[in-house]
Amino acid sequence: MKSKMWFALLTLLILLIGGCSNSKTANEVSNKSMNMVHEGMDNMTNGHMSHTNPLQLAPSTGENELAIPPLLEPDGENPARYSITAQEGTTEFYQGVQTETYGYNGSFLGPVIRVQSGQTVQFSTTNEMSKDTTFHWHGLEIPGEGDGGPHEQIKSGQSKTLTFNIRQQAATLWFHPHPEGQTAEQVYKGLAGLIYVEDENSQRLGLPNQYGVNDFPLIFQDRQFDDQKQLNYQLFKNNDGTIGDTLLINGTLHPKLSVRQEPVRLRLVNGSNARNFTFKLSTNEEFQQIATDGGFLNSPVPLKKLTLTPGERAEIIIDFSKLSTSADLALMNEEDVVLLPFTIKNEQTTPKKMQDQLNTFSTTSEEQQLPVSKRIELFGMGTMVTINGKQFDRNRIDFVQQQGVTEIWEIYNKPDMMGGMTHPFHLHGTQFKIVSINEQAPPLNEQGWKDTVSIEPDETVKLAVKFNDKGLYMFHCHLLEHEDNGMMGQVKVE
Ligand SMILES: [Cu+2]
Repeated sequence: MKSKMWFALLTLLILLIGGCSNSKTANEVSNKSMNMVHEGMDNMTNGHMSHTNPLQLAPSTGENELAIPPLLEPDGENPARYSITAQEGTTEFYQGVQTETYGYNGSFLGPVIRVQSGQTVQFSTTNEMSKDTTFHWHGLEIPGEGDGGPHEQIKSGQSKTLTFNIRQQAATLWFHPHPEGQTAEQVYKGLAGLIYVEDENSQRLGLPNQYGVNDFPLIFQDRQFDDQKQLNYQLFKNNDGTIGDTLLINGTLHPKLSVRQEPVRLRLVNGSNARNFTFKLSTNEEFQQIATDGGFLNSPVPLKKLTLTPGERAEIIIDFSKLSTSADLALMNEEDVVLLPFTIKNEQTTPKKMQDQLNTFSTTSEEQQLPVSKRIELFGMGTMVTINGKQFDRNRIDFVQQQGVTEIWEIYNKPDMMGGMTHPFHLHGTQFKIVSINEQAPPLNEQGWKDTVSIEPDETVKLAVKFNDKGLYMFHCHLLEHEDNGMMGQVKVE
């Protein structure tokens, strides 16, 4: 154990001496250590490290049309009943090759569960896999006993039914497993699906809302396939974040997306274990962000680039109405890798007029002035990650909070001697407001409901947190290997 740690420290020190000392993002640090593991010491022979990122994503060739997850239709109205089954299967990512995968109601990923605010819903969950799992509803306001944290293990062959009310506003949420120490592998092999909450507001805003036509989910995941084209998690596992060179969007390898000449809504989900994505257009033109994790922004925010860390979502609008069919446009990442090329069809539409005001989100002066009552310090790397110096213990309650009472949580990402890593901090069972980042107001596109916030080394983020339900909820780093390594705590809401 100790020698492993010293090897990791030594490796990173060599890397830093090598002149690549920018430890801003998790990707960079973990990619560097992956480089050492997978490429050995070859890069050191000429005296310095290569500055290229060895695990850059391969660009999409655009040879496959993007898969659109099926919409899961409810059975009945009151309650609206949905059946979700976790299962094992095989998926053909590469022609003629069956890759062993997990999925919900299918072999890889899952359906979109579309619910209405105000509705009573019933989720019937079944585990048909050989391993135990849980069903966690990321971003959903739900009583703690239905939240699907590590305590709510569903054993192989078992089922569980939850009935609850949808009371939050329109948002793009997602669901995935959360078994203690096993989350990263189960997500890596394909367990993730989406939840769309719709409400009266979302219907009247004039936003593109034809599912799979001008309103598309995009689940971004990077993977590494072994030489048998299998998702061999244990082979590629990295305790500071498992990164892959192969991009899947909605499970599609080398995707392209065909759109009409109209405004198109993309619901971006960073569903990867550890990779951060900074999205931009190949033309470097502006797009509009309209929603954060848990709801609409007050008005569209024009952006040229947008970063999502694991667990975060954003909705954006790209206007294709004035582009010709020969226009060369793609979604790229910050390294100029083409993630998703667009094909523009010769088809005009008469889009509805989009409203200027989308929401009435605000941080109140009371929330601005409340003293900090919960303090969290994120620290460490690899298997040594901690929250307030401790690792997860399912029998320890870290915090208690009263239902319906707003408290200020202060999260500090404490750097280490190597600089530290960015941690995406996620809180279950509620949506919070970012009050400040290093005592400054958050950027415009983060002034909306959030459930996951990216915190850089030496950064302090204050959150206004209120739980509308009772029960036990997790808070943790959403870099999935950090979560599995114990970077997680529990708050009990009474
Ligand atoms: Cu972390």
